[in-house]
Amino acid sequence: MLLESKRGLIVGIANKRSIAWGIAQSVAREGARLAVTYQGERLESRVRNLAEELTDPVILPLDVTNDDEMDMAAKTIQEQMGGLDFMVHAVAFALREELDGAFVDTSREGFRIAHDISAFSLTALAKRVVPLMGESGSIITLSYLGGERVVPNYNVMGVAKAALEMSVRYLAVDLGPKGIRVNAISAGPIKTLASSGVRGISKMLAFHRTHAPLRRNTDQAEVGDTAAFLASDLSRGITGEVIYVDGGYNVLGTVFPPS
Ligand code: 0WE
Repeated sequence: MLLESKRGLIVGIANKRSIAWGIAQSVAREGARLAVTYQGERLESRVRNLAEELTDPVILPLDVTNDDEMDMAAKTIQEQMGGLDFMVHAVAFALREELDGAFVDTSREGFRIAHDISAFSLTALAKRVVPLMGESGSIITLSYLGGERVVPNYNVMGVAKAALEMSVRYLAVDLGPKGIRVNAISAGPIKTLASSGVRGISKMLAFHRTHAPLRRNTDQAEVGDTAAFLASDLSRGITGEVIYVDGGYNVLGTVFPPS
């Protein structure tokens, strides 16, 4: 098993379709022991039910806008797991009204919230898990192509993902000397709770399925398996990188004639 004797923290599980849950299943299959978090009491029972599939999980409340909760989560992980070998950050949020219409109409509060939850939270969490990681570790976050190219309606989330991907590079340089690697997985569009509320997502999924080099949609399990690789020593030479798990969609320069 790839992750035998490794301990991981997974932030961002909302339900069984969450990318974070796909990652939890992959890394647990490879032998990792996990701490999983839930955002608010509304999601607690769902995360607790999912965590029944895991061996000896640590289950914690964590709202990434709450510094005290982040401090408490790090403290509890240190006490109950004795340290940490990897962390997965799979958290994003923008106000619903920001993901429709023109980017030029982004509000100051909408910009702030998207960047606080979707980008700054990686650095805030990294600061707190670094002391738990000893002389090596792996930090993994989730991005999307809309952070480097314009995708209709992704709007302020795209700007926040650009900030997230650049945070990965700065963190990689800061933490590399401590043996801690920091990477992002840029996943193709996947049907999850976060994406199901998005106007036009079904058409985007259909376009991806018919045009991506692999001619299918991305799923949580293949993102999970790439995260297991990034959490493991197999990826020991990789840091500051964005790895695409999108069926090859990102290499396309224009719409190809159907074949
Ligand atoms: O990063 C994401 C989802 C981000 C997201 C989604 C929502 C919907 C409900 C963040 N905040 C919210 N807030 C809500 O109230 N993706 C990569 C999925 C996604 O979202 C899009 C996409 C794709 C793909 C939004 C517009 C266009 C395409």
